[in-house]
Amino acid sequence: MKRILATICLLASALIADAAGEKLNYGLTPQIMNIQGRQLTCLDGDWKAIVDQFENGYYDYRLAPMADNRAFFADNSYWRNPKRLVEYDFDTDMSLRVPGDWNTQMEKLYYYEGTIWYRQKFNVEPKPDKRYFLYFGAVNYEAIISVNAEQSVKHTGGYTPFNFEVTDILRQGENTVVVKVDNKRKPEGVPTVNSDWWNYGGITRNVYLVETPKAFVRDYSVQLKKGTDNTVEGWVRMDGATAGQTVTVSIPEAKLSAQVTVDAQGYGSFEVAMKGKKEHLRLWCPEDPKLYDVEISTASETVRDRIGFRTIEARGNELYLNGKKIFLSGICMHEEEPYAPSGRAWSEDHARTLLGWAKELNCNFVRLAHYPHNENMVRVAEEMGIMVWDEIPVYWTIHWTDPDTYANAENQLVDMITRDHNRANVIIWSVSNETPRGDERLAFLTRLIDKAHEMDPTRLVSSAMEKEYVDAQGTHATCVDDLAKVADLMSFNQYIGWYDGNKEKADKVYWTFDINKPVIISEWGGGAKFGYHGESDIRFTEEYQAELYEANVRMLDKMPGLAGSTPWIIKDFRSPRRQLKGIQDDFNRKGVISEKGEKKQAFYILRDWYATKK
Ligand code: GCB
Repeated sequence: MKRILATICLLASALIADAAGEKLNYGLTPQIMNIQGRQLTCLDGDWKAIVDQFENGYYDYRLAPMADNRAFFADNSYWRNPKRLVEYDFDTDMSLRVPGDWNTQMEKLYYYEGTIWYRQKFNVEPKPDKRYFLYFGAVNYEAIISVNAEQSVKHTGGYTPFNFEVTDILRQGENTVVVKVDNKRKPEGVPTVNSDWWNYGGITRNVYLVETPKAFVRDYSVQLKKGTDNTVEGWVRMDGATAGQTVTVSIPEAKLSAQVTVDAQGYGSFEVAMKGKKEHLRLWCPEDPKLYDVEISTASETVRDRIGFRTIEARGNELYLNGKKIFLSGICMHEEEPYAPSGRAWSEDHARTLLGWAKELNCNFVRLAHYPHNENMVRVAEEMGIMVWDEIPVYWTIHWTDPDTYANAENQLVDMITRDHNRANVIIWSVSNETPRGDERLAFLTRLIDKAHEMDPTRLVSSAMEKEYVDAQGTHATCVDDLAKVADLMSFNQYIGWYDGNKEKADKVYWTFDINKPVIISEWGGGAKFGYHGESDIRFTEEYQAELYEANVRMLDKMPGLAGSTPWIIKDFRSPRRQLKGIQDDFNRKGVISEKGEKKQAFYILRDWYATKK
């Protein structure tokens, strides 16, 4: 009896520990790669929603997590159980659109940071020979999810996809998924409490029910073998397979086909070369963003993807794509809709508009700041011939010595690389932005860089660092950061003419670098309100911003080792730090395009500069 009681207590305390949110993630299954290549039922649309500022559905009146962890998950709507006191009802409450942030859907939620419960019902006829997963493209920031009140899983981190298996809990007919979404900022979080972008809450990307065979191809890598132009190498990872199962990877257009036999872990690798001596692959590059149809097949499924092949490397302070020297004519972007209501971007259309503007600017590169953007952004960019810098939200003042903060950052890095490692256009993984120098930070970021290199030895790993003056007059500038020794690039932000002096200063500054690595100015620029005109020495006029751009371009053209630039930023974006009424109105105005799609004078300066780099 005692033993039974002890076991019950243990189980209860485990549940409470989980419910208390001590773990970053639980109940998830490894990420399924290439979600669009799968058998999907889309669960997007209007979801019922309940605002729960005090987390009443989760904690009791002593602020203890409810032991059965089932309050709102069970969906005991009053109407179905009128004898029991239940003080919420999804059916009579509001609806929110998924995908979508809540802040721009309802005026009363504009500044809201806290918990909102979401509920969706869906119909399915599960087949006995299949497995089922729920996939979320992203939920900001923390999601605790239950399906049919049976199971609870948790994911932390607002910008990466996750999935979990529901095979055993799906019912024939109607099923219910309930999600507790909490976007409260936390000091130990990644990002932490302080940032310069809107903390959009909600289920911000697509939600899918995924159907797979019992044994399925969960992940794969298909890449050009280094030093060749006719050989493809890679691996496949099956889920639920037994040793000896075979997978065929084929690229019909290139007449390539490889048989892979997986081991007990479901893993197998391959290498295959084109037959004819003179045959070679058409390599992916901005001028010719060639993608090949690739099929990964087993006896029970075929996963289709479109994959490009290329090499990227740093040699001294130069960058080479497919062995040819390149300059990265880039621009930074937030994942924000191109037009009103300026909420989180998520669709292919949003990506086409934002990246279309980058193309108009003569860009061949974008920095997707400051967190992993949705997969459409990366895939549409790949199709359009735009290279990508992918980043995780290790931003400003992170808790460097907290092991959970590190684990959180590493999870996000791993999830980002897992999702995007087959994208030819992704050339740089970035582990942080403008973090303050110091030993603890260096150790934290070095670990992340090592992790990225270990997972992916084929790409460059970097960070957006900061500039420094080395003379008393503030004219001799450089970047002094030990992180640059560990990273593959010397990439840093500088705001000469905006936070650092007036625009004329750019003509007085000269640069030298001790480390021989490609230099990328990962941010530069200044603000302007579209349509605000005046003397060019008046801040926030289009004229000031345009001349700041001209002066910076003159300076950058003299910078030794400059291999790329991504000015801040393509479009005005919402930030609670930007309170100047009549000018900012909650928008960071450093865009070269306004939030209504209007092009400022600086747009044309940048476009013309990049035309000279072609
Ligand atoms: C920065 C940050 C970026 C800000 C920008 C600004 O250095 O990296 O997130 O939005 O400056 O506008 O101040």
